[in-house]
Amino acid sequence: KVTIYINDQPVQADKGTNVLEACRAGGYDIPSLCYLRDLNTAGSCRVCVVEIEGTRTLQAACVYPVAEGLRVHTHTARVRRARRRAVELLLSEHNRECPTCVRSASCELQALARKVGARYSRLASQPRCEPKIVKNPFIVRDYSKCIKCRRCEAVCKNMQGIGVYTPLYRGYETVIAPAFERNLAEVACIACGQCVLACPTGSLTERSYVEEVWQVIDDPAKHVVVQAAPAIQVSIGEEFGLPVGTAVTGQLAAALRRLGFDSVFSTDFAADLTIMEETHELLHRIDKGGPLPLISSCSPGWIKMCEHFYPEFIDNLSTCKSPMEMFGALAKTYYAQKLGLDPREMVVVGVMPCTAKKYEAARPEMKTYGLPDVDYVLTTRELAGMLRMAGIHLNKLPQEEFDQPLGLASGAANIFAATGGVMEAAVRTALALTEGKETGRLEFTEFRGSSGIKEATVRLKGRDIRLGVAHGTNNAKKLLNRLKAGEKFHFIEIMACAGGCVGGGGQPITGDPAKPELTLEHRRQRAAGLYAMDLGKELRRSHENPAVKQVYEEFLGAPMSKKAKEILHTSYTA
Ligand code: HC0
Repeated sequence: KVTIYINDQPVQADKGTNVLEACRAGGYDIPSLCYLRDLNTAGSCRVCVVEIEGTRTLQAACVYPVAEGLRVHTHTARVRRARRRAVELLLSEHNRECPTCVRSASCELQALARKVGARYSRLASQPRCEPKIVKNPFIVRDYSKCIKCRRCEAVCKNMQGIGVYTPLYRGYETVIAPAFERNLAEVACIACGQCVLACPTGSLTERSYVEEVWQVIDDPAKHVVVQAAPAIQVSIGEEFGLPVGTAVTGQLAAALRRLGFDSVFSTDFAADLTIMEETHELLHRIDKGGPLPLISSCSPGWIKMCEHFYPEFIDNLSTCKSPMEMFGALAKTYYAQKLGLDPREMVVVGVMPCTAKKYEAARPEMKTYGLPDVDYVLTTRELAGMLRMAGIHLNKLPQEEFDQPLGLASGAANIFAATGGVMEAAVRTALALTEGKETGRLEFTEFRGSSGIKEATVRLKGRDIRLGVAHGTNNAKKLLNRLKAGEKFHFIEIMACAGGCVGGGGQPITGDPAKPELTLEHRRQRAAGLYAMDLGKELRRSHENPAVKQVYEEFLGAPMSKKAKEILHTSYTA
């Protein structure tokens, strides 16, 4: 520890930390914008300036290291003026569509303007450019709202290990974009949307399909099926003021019905189905001798990363479509038949915590008998927006059930959205199917929690089976590099986002970007909500789900049958 003096008061600060962290720990809330601890420490926005005795100019607190006896002044007239001017300069070139901007209620620049007392009118306004919008099926960038904080660049490069953004041109002309200002769809972007979560303004947003979904809901000729991902049940409540991680499964079913969807399901049913297919695939590959390790394929960001950066592992990917795609495929075949509908009259909408799911739905591989499995994907935020538009207040709704038969799910399906959940669900079923341990162990806590890479060995079919879990693509890289160096695993789960789907790029924007530990804590709370759902269920193994058994009996035959392969499996090429 060192002693520093903040506004003449002695404060103990950790050695090696910066003045911003020390001030915040000491109770002084210094505003910041570009700073993301451990990720973005360029000190470029100048919003966190302070006066430090003995230095001539104001200093950016986020990059100034503490030292014994350092004397800092946090809100002198000079400091207040400089901060206000820094924010006014940002505002002066910022697109002023604030009232209609998607981030209107959650824009950090707006909040910062209030905090530092900035006013638009003080400086002549010269938006840097006309609204310049670059779209693809998953993420939209509006250059006119970019304030060049470079947080997108930092999370993409330093957190995810991908690095598609870079500053281009100089000075006033600078833009943060992929090289040559290419569209994200044309570069090695994995569509995870972590940059969207990191963006303080409305410069980066998901590609919205809200209007398209309203249109099909309003069309009486369409039967609109909605499936909500496991993560939505523990996160959409945040958009309506509920504590992070509150499970709102029943209210979500009620809300979707009131919005006008014709059939209301959760993706969880198909998560159970995925476990049936993927576990059989694993057992088959173990018997056959490979290709091993089998690597999970339900995170589309991970699939894209594999294709761009690790094509040597394409044959290791599970051929199972993701639960979202399996659900869509089954809806347009089995369920359409049950309802006596032409599948062309059916529209499947997924509500996902993920921007990459939009990309996945648009992939040409994700079709069954010529029709896309999923037609539109909405993020958690978009669904919340639709509910607000319809005046539906989630908290005030009764708890209802999802429709049947595709609305029934085990606890194993609920935990899919937390890192390690797919592995835990698969191990529950694999052990039961091979060792007959129906009443044996259910909880595999070695796969839970926030460690970047988790490992365990289980005994299966008289062999030691080595299992690995990685979340966040940087951790995935570390694990894949170990495989490349010759380490042997049998089964690996990879999720592109830290924490798994609960931390997806389509989730509510919560917390404080300058406090990564808070973001992680929110992801942990959402996961805790899922584990509590699992614990509260009698049905906790996927293969025991009677609705899954029914689908096999009535339609698919058996796991990995010809029909199951036709509908529920796919393949990838580099
Ligand atoms: Fe996930 Fe999924 S658990 S990827 O994280 O497997 O997005 O929530 O819906 O498909 O079920 C996301 C979440 C899903 C799928 C499921 C899987």
